[in-house]
Amino acid sequence: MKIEQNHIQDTNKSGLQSHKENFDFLANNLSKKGANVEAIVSKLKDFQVAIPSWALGAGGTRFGRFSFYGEPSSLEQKIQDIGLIHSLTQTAGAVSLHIPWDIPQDYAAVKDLANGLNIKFDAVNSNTFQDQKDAKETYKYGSLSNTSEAVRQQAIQHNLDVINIGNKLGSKSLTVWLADGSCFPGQTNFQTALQHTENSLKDIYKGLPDDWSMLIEYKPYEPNFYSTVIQDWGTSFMLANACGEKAYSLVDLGHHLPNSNIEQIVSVLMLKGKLGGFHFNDSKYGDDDLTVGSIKPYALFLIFNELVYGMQNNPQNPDLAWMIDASHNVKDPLEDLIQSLEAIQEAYAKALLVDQAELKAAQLNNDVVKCQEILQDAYRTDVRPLLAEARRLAGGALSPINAYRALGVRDTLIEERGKHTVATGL
Ligand SMILES: [Mn+2]
Repeated sequence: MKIEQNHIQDTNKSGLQSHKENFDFLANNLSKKGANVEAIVSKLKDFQVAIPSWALGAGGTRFGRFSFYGEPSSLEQKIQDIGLIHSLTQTAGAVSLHIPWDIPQDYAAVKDLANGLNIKFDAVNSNTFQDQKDAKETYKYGSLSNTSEAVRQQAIQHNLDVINIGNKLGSKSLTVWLADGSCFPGQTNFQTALQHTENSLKDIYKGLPDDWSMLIEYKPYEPNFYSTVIQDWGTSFMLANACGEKAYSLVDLGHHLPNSNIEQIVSVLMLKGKLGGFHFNDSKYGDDDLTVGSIKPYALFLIFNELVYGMQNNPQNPDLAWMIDASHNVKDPLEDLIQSLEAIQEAYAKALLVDQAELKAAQLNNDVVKCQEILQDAYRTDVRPLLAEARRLAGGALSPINAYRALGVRDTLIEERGKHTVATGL
């Protein structure tokens, strides 16, 4: 299935007049406050978030997995699905591949397909948290940190293979997330495990093309429940520094202990020029992988406020690799992704409304009340007409969810692919 421009324009027709009224009203109010509405809409239009290749099927837990039907059963179909949500949202212009779940069979064909849908290949993700069929060594007790040199070598080689695959597609970064750690006190030597990990990462780094970056993701617990080798941003930052200037930390919203001040982490990493990527999701308890913005939208706004500040004030920090890293256990994955993209754009738009000069002045005066007023005034603004306008200008849908349903996308996919298809990966 492919969504044509005229289909989107048809679905936009009924809402166009009221969108125009809402947008004009908001734009007028914001302009009076000194906001540059045109510049904000233009930034929203340019903001693209990668969709991981494992997010197009229904996710699951270790207790069960329930298909949403019509799932993509090949990499090509996954890219087609991203094309569907990109055509509606104009925000999902990239795919992040997971290797070995999504190794292309025909590189030229996969590249052509993605090009035709305006989808770029963002960071490639390696996987040393599972044993692959016919693998010689097992990752049961870790990969890059393993006490066995043969296991470490296999894991290093896998990462080099992933770089090679990504290079053929035009990717420019490798994301490394390790499940390595221990489940019981005394099981591993913390220092040895960290040293092995650092040495292994340095070996991978040596194989990185000049124009590539390596993104080191951290997570406090799970699948190991006593210790994780790369448990927090400090460890990730330390390892990135040890590897070199092309290595960066990657922050995943869900990879923090409850109440961690993620906006401060983001801010410190950007000051040091070491924030390379960001994974979006939301959570109530741990790494729940819920829809972005569904639980703590204000926290997301505060994070975006720091990201926007960093993008404007930290030229030492590179452009970030943005990706949604969520799981869809009970929703249509494509609808869930559309909701996530909307929540990301909303938080971004609100952060762009913060008057940075006014905030700085209030901070210099130690006017704490004023500081809070500035942030909350931006947060409380209903920015949805700005998002809709950015989408409209880019050829997307005024309301992507409504358009998705009006166009009967899921039913068509089930018709085309059958009910009981299963996406590779989770
Ligand atoms: Mn992640």
